Amino acid sequence: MANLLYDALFAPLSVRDTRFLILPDGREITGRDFSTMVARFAHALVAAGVQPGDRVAAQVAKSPEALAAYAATVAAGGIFLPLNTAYTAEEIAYFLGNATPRVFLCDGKKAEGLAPVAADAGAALMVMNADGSGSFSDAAAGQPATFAPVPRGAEDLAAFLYTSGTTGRSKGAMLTHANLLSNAEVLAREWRFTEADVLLHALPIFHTHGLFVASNVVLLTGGAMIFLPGFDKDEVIRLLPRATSMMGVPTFYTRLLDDPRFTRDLVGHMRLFTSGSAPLLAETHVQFEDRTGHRILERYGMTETNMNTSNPYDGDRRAGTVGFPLPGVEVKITDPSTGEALPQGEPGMIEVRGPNVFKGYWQMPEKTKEELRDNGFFITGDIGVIDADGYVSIVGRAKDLIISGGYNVYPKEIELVLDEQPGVLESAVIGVPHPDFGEGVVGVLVAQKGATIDTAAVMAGLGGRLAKFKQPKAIEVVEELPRNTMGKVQKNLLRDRFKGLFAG
Ligand code: MLC
Ligand code: AMP
Repeated sequence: MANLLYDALFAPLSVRDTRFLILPDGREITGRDFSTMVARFAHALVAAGVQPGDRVAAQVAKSPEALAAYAATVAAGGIFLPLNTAYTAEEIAYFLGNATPRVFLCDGKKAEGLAPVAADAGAALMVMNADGSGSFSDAAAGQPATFAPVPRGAEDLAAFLYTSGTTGRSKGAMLTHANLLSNAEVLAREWRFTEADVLLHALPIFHTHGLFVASNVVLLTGGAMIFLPGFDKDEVIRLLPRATSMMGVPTFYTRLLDDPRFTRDLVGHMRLFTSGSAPLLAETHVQFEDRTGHRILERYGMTETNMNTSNPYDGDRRAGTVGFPLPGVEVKITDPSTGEALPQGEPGMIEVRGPNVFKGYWQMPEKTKEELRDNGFFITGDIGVIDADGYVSIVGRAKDLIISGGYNVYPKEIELVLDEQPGVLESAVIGVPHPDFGEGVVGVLVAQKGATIDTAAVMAGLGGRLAKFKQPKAIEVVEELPRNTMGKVQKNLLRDRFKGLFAG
């Protein structure tokens, strides 16, 4: 038996002497060199005890080595679990405790703090620094330059990505080889990727967008990536002339539009810009076209499903819509209370089914049952509508979720920590329009009787507990939270009251 994902994405690199990764300092890594690194890493994982089905977790900076760790885990038959570099030790402890990885790769600067966390979860901690150095590459150095991939089929798991819930803790979405490969195949075809493409890759590689949508599509089609450690506007502007395509979250595009160097001339040669992970304002779409002549291609997806819909490559890319269901993906709009399909044109719950849809949440059968129907449809929590031409638009969210700069923030998780802070009786966390991040997180607090809230002390209390991007950008203290007759906090009223907080 073959290894489905490895054979399609990584095996072709072993005979490729052309560049695969282009680094910002001008260095280029050929497919063959990358493949050798993957083989050595795979041997190192096996030597560390990784067996088929074991998890390999990584909280490491974006680098060629980090991407190779993903490939090596797939080659070794393992399940790759990438983690946001912003997560605190407390957050990491949860993920490791839940996923019980065999190996945990982390940056040397964090190793001391994370060693007890890894030990508690029974994981072997190995260091991978931003420059690729550390105990992991040391362990790989003497290993053979080829590796026979462990056989893995369509239904075997290739990755866990954690996604938070409206209540409770994060859930590990289990993604199979077939989930990832089918989506990469569809996107590569729909977006016309070829080996001539050079993708400017500025997304993080610990989420679906950067790891699967961007990297897998290029890997599948034999192109190259300019691999930036993160989104740095100056670097993007410097390197765009060498690229053919770019994928981004809306914040990338609003930041570029804010810069006078981002001109029609700079990007005249580009083939494609795509956007997703958060809503692209129609005005950004229009402004982008006015400035560059390009129409951004917006698509819609999520951790559990990979990509579901996309605007057309040829044809009308409509601002404010996320386009059509991808080939092989069924999208239906249902009544959120009954699950019955609604007539075309009526807004309701977006449900999706297809080879892209995950296998469920790791060791959480009840949560899986709540969101993944027996008939295979996944209840996305997004409210959408399909127009007469078949374009899907997302018009709201049934889930209490904030999307800030493409990162998901679940209010409940922040509220639980805010409620523990001195002087705080209760809290509500909302998202309001933010010029840079799309939505900005706001903590609305009510003081305990007779207490005064020291907002600086509250913010200090969040540091070390919650990743920086989850922490409120503003704290507001109110007399009481508005509630409906059922006692539920009316967040819409709070959002309305504070909607101008970041305007400016
Ligand atoms: C960083 N900060 C954020 C933030 N990113 N705060 C809120 N929201 C964010 N997204 C914090 C920093 O810690 C810093 O804190 C301050 O805000 C300003 O930082 P910055 O230097 O301006 O941020 P930067 O490093 O430039 O990062 C912004 C960004 C990044 C937009 C480039 O967040 C990013 O790469 N986002 C992409 C997320 C993504 O890939 N999502 C895909 C999910 S997959 P301070 O106070 O220390 O200054 C998915 C499925 C799908 O959703 O459909 O794709
Ligand atoms: P995540 O759980 O990080 O994968 O985030 C998935 C969520 O991001 C979806 O459920 C949507 O709410 C949102 N999302 C992704 N793409 C888009 C888009 N193009 N427009 C609006 N929301 C989007």
